[in-house]
Amino acid sequence: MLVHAIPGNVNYDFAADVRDGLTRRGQKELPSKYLYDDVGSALFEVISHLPEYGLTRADERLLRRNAHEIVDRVAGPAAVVELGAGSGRKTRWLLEAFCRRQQTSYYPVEISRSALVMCERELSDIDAISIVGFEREYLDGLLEVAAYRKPGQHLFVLFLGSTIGNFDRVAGVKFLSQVRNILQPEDSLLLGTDLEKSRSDLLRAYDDELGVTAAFNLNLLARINRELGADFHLPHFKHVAKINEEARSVEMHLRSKRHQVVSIPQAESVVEFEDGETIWTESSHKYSLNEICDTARQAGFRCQVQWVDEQWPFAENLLVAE
Ligand code: AVJ
Repeated sequence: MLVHAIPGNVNYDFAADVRDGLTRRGQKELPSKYLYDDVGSALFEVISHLPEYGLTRADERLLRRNAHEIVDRVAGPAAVVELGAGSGRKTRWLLEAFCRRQQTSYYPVEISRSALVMCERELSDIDAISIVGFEREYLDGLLEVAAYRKPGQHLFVLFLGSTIGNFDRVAGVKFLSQVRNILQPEDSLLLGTDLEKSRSDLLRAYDDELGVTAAFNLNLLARINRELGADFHLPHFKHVAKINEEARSVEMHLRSKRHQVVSIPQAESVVEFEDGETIWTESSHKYSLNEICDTARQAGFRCQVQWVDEQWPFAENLLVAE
C-alpha cells in the first residue's frame, strides 16, 4: 500500500467566476463545482445518507453487487482513475475486486482537498493497492495520469455518482469526447447516471425535509462571505429546487427574499437582487437508458453493459473507447 498526494494546482479563479456569474444580465448563475469546499463536501456526504436522496446508495449497491462482473469486463492490466472521487466509499467494492486480479494503481482526481484526504484514508487498507491522489480538475488530472501510463497498460476511468448530470446534454457529450480523446481504444469508462423519475421523487430528493440540501446550497453564499469578504445575509435567501421539464433536469436556485444589495470586495463587485430573483447554482440532468448509449456513441465510446438498480432508477454504464 502506498498513499501519496499530488497537491494543489487547481487552475480556477473563484473571484472571477463569482463576478462573472453575479454581474451578468439576466439569470444570475454560479458554477456548481464551487458547492464543494470542505463544508460543502461534508454536507453532500450527509445528503448521500438521507432517505429522500437514493442516488448515492443506488450507485454503491450497483457497484457492490456487480464489482466482479465489471472488473472481468475491463481490459487489463489497467490503472484506475476516478474523476471526482469524493469520499471514495462506494469505490471500495470495485477496487477490492480489481486488486484481487492484480496489483492496482488508483488515481483519484478531486478539486476538494478534504475529499481527497478522506478518500485516501478510506481506501488505504485495501491489499495490493497504491493510491496517488491528484488535486486537480477532471481533465487536467486525467491528462496527467495518462502521461504516467506504462506501455500496454489500459486506463479504467470511473465517473460515478451521476456527476455527468451537472452538465447540460450538449456539454455532457463534449466532456465525454474530451475524456475519450485522452484515452486509447479499448480503455474503459464506467459512467454512473441517475435515470428519469417522478417529479415528486425528484423534488423530495433535492429539497429534503431536514434542510440539508438547503444548507448545502446556501453554503455557497457562506463560502463567498468567507473567501471573498462578501456580506451575504443568509436568512435573506431561500433554497429552491425546481424541475426543468424541457431540459429533464432538477435545478437548485437561491432565491432572494427581498430587494437587497450585496458587496463582494474581493470580487470587486456590488450585486443588486430584486425581490424573488434567483441565483442558479446547479442542474442535475436525468437520463434514459437508450439516451446514455447514444451519448456514449457520439463521444466515441460503445456501450458495453448497463446495470440498473431495482430500488432507485440509476444506471451504471460500462463504456469502451472505440
Ligand atoms: C453529486 C452532482 C450527483 O446532482 O444529485 C445533491 C449533487 N445536489 N443534492 C446531484 C447534489 C443536490 C449531486 N451530484
